[in-house]
Amino acid sequence: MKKVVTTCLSLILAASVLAGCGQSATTDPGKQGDAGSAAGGKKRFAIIFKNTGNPYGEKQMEGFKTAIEETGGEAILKAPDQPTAEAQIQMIEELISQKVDAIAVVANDPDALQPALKKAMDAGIKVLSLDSAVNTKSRMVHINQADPERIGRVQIQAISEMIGGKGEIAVLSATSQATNQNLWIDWMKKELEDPKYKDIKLVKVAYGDDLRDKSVSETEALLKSYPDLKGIIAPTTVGIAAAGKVLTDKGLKGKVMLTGLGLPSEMAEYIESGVSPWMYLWNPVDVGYLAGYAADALVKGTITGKTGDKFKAGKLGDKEVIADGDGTQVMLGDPFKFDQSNIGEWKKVY
Ligand code: RAM
Repeated sequence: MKKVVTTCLSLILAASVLAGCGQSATTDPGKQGDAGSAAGGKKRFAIIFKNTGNPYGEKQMEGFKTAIEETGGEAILKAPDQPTAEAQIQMIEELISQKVDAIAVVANDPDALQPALKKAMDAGIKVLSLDSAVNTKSRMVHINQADPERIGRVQIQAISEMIGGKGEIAVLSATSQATNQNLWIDWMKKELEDPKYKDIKLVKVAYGDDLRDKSVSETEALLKSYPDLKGIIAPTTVGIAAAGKVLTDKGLKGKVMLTGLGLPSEMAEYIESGVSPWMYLWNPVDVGYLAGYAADALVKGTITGKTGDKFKAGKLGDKEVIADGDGTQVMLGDPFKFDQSNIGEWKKVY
């Protein structure tokens, strides 16, 4: 309990966007039960992140809230304590009874949320995913941070360069069910099929569940089980920061290289020290912001989520819905490379 309270407090202090742990940011409880847009005439837009305690998630929710307020709506920010589908399903059910106008979810599982999200859509609620997708039947559109193929391949190219094209590597991921990480890891494996990586061996994919302590212990376990390990790829901001700390504490800088997807504010010290020579990410605030504008366009009926739909996304300008398999998505941009030359600047931004 103490830990949960601490997590809540640090979340509130860090982002000032959550009104309570796993709770809505709507401070007036009287508004919770109101039907749809009846609450003060404002439409209500909910976002559910994977779990609490992740500064990346706080940034994403912050961007969502900004967009919703710019469009005249009211944002409800939620995240369960644990990154499970069950906890998200419970939150979706609550939001359906509260008759919100839209639900944007960063999914802890591609398929498990389908019955709940289907129920939401049947009740007229606009549903979208962002960052980590639900399957195409469970959403109207997905907001994608960047091309998954590029995100996956670039991380293998990076670690290969860092370890001189030779040796054992491991992946430290988030949860085993996370749609986004699993997709990126699939692309990493495809990139590894290129004969130029014949001397690189992926020995293990470990799961830190986007929980700091578990990510630390999983990194330690990797180092113990694979004493010849040359590199770690952590395609999660929680995982890469935990790995950066472990490698630093154990004096493994230059011996085990680290790359992946990191939040500049959390990774600056490890980029500056050289524990992680470089890494990638996108602007998490913008991912949330774009989802906010897409949700607003769905609610206003400007878009239905079909290929070719166009809408204005505030400071991000004109955006278009494009195909994603048998579903659709909106793309934010390209992954960005952070290294010693630019980390000092970016660590102040997000
Ligand atoms: C973590 C989360 C998030 C992912 C980033 C890169 O914060 O898993 O979903 O997009 O890492």
